[in-house]
Amino acid sequence: MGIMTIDGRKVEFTDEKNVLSVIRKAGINVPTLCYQPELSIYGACRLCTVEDERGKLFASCSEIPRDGMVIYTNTKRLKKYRKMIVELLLGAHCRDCTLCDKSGNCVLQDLAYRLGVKEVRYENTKEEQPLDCSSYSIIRDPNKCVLCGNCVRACRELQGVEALGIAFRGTEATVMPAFNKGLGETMCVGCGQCRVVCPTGAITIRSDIDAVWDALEDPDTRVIAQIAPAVRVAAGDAFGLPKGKSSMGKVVSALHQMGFDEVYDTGFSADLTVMEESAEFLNRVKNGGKLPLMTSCCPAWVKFVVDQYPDYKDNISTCRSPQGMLSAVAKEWYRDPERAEGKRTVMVSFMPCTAKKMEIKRPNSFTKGEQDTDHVLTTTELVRMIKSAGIDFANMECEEPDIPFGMASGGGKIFGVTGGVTEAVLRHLVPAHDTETLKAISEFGMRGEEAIKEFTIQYEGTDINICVVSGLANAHEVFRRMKAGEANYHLIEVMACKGGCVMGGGQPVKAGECVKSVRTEGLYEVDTESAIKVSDDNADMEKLYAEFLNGKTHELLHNEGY
Ligand code: HC0
Ligand code: SF4
Repeated sequence: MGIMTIDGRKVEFTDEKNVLSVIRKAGINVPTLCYQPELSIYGACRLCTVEDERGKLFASCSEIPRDGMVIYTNTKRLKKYRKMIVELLLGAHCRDCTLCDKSGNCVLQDLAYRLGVKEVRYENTKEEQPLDCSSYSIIRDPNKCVLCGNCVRACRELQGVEALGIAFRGTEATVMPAFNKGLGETMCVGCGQCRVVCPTGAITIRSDIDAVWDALEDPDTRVIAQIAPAVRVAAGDAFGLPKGKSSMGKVVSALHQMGFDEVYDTGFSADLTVMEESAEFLNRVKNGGKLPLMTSCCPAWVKFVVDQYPDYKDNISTCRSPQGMLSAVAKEWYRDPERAEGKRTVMVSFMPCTAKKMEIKRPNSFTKGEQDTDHVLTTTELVRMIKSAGIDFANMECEEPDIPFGMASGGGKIFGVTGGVTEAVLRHLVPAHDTETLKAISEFGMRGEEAIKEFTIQYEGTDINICVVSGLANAHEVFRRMKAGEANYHLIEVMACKGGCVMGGGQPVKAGECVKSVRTEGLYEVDTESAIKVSDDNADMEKLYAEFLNGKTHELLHNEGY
C-alpha cells in the first residue's frame, strides 16, 4: 500500500506486484511484448522501461512498487528508446504483414504504428526458417518470433508440458521444441495456450476454413455444424457485442446464412455425456472398476495423461467427448439412405479449442471406418468466416439450433467452464431438480477460480471425493498427491485451459484484455436462462435413446481406449 507519482499524477497502489501493473491501473498503456500477468516475469523486451526523477531507466514489469516513487512513462528519451527496440525487432522480422494471420491483431505491428516507426534501417541477415506444420492444432513460424518467451513460459508454467524451449544464445537464440523436432512429434497437447500469449504471428491456429467453404459449395454435400458451449460467449466480441454475453442465436443464423444445412448444439451431446459418464462412474464405484474416473472430454488432458502418466490411461472415461458423440450420432443418423437423400455428410464443429483439431484424428474418433468430425474450426476461424461472408453479425436476427440435436440443458451448456462437467453430472445424480437443490449443488465446491478444487459429497451412503482441475500444470500436483497417498479421489475433472473451455486456445484474444470472468459469468447466465437445467430433462435426448440409440450406445458414444 502506498502512493507513487506517475507522469505528475498521484496514484495509489495496494497489492500490485510490479510498477507496470500500477501504471496500467492508472490507465496508461505502456507497451510490452513479454509481460503476461498469468506468467512469471521475464523482462526480455524492455519496452515497459520507465524513467525515474533522477533519469534512471528500469523495466517496470520487474520493479516492485515503493511508496513515494516518482516515474515518467513517456519522456522523449523513452520514446526514442522504445522506437529503437521496435526497429531492431523489425530488422530481424519477416514483414509480410498483409499476408500474416495475425495482421490487425499483432502487438508488434501495433507498436510500429503507435511509435511511428516509418523505416527499418537494418537488413534482416537471418536465414529463413521453415514453418512447423507438424501439429494438427497450431502452426509455428520461427521467422516471426520476437523471443519474448511467452510461449515457452505458458507451456511450462500453465500446462506443465515444456514442449517449447529457447535454444542457442545471442543472435542465434531460437524458440523450438527439443532437438528441433516438429511440435506434432513432441508431448505438445495442442492446447494453443502458446498461441494465446504469442504477440505476433509466430504461433497461429492451423486453419481449416478453406475445406469448409469447399464443402459448403458442393450441392451433393450436407454440411452440419455443431457449436460448442464456450463459443457462444466469445464469438460476439469481434463484432462489438457485449463481452461474455451469449450470441448463440446470431451464430446459428450466421451459419445458416453461410449455407450450413443444419446447426446443432454440442450442449446436446454434453447431455448425452452426462448420462453415459454418470453410468460409467456408478458402475465403476459399485463393481470395483478403475478409480478415480477421469473425464475424457478435453483432448489436451487426454494426451497429457497418455504421454506423461500412461499408467493412468485406463482411468480415463471411455466416453467420447461431446464433440465426438454428436458427430458420431449425426453421421449415423444420415447413414440411413432415406435421410441422406443421396448426399454425403460433412460434420464441422465450432470449438473454442485447438486441441479438438487433434482429437478428430485419433483412431478412436472414427466409426465404421469413417472420421466422425471432418473439420474443427475455432471461434477465431468462425469470426473470420463471418467477416469474409460480409455478414452483419451484430444486427442479425437470432435463430434456434435445429432439431433433433439442437436442444441442450443448462447442465450441458456449462461444460464450457471448469467444474461444469462435474456440476452437470451431480445435477443428474441428485434426484431432486428444484431450484434450491440446484443452488445447493452449485455450492458444493466445483465453481470458482481455484486451480485445484477438492470436495466430498455423500452419495447413497458413500463418500465420493471429487477433484476439479484446470490448467494442466496443476494436474501434475494432483498426480503427486495420488501417488503419495495424500488423496483418494473417485472422480477427477480436468480441463487443460485455466478456467475451462471459455479460455480455450482457439478463442479470440486481444492483447492485454482479461475476459475469463465475463465469459464464465456469461455461461452461467446461459444456464440460468435455459428452460431445462438437468440433462435428464432433455426430451430430445430421451427420444434419441428410446428410438435410435438402442444397441448403438457403445459404438457411437464410447471409445475403445486411448
Ligand atoms: Fe469444450 Fe466440450 S465443453 S471440451 O471446453 O466436455 O472445446 O465449449 O465443446 O467436446 O460440450 C471445447 C467447450 C466442448 C466437448 C462440450 C466437453
Ligand atoms: Fe505447449 Fe500447448 Fe503450445 Fe503445445 S499447444 S506447445 S502444449 S502451450
